[in-house]
Amino acid sequence: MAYPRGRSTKYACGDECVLNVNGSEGRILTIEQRSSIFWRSDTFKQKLIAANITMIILVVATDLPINYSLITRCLVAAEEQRITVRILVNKSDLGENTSSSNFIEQYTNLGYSPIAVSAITDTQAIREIIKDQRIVLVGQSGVGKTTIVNNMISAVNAKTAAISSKLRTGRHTTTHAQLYRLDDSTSLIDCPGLQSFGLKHINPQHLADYFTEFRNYLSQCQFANCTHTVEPNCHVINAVKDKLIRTTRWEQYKTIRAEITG
Ligand SMILES: Nc1nc2c(ncn2[C@@H]2O[C@H](COP(=O)(O)OP(=O)(O)OP(=O)(O)O)[C@@H](O)[C@H]2O)c(=O)[nH]1
Ligand SMILES: [Mg+2]
Ligand SMILES: [Zn+2]
Repeated sequence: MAYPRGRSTKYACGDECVLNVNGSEGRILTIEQRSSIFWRSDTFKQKLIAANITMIILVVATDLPINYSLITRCLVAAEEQRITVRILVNKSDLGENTSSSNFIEQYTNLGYSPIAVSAITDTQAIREIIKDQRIVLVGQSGVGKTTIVNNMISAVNAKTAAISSKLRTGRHTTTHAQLYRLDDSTSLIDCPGLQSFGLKHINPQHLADYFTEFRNYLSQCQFANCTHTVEPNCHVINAVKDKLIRTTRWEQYKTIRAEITG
C-alpha cells in the first residue's frame, strides 16, 4: 500500500503505478494508461475520484433526502466515460417510503433500474452486482457506502458513523478514497460523501448524449447544432412538452449546460 506525498491531485484511487521502492519508501515513477477515470471539476479545481473502474455504484438511502441534481451529475460523468452505473437504494430495512418509491420508478424509466437493498440485513443482491467488477461507491454522506464495503469484506472494518442529526449535511465519516480488494477480479473503492459535482470537463456539444432519455430525439431537431434549450422544432423540447422527458431532467440539463459553457 502506498500513498502520494502531500495533497497530490495528479493521482486517483485505483491508479496503477510503477514504483521505485527503497526500504519502506516508494516513489511513483509513472502511472499506467487508465481504462476509465471518474472525476469532477469546476472552474478552479479538478478532483479525480477513481481510476480504472468498470462500474459506479450510486448509493442513496431511504432515510435521507435524495439529491436529484447530484445523481444526474454523477450519471453524466459516468456516461461520458461509458462506465456502467448501478443505483442502490439503501436502508430498505427501515421500511418503504413514497419518496424512495418515486425515485425507483423514475430511474427505472431512464434505464438505470435502482434496487432496494439493506447493507445490514440484505446484502445478497449487492454481492451479485459487484462480482468481477472494479467498483467505486459514490453518494451523499451517510447513505451507507462504508457499511456496504464493511459487509462485503469481513476483514475490513472501516469507520462508519451515524450522521450528526443536528446538521443534516453532517460530518463526513470517510475522509479519503480507499480501495479494498475482495478477490483477484473484484475490488471496491469507498469514497468520502459527495455534496457537489462540477462537470466543467464535459464537452457541452455532447452533454445531451449523456442524458439517456434524450438520445432518441437528438437526431430529429431542425438545426444540426441545436442546443436543445430554446430552438424551434427541437425534438427534445417537444418531448418535454409531450411529457416524454421529465421537465426536471431538462431543467438540470440546461443548468449544467449553462455552467459548462459559461
Ligand atoms: N438501518 C440501516 N442503517 C444503515 C444501513 N447502512 C448504513 N446504515 C447506517 O447509516 C450510517 C451511515 O453509514 P456509513 O456507512 O458511515 O455512510 P457513508 O455513506 O460511508 O458516509 P460518509 O463516509 O460520510 O460518506 C451508519 O450509522 C450506518 O450504521 C442500512 O442498510 N440500514
Ligand atoms: Mg463512509
Ligand atoms: Zn434540439
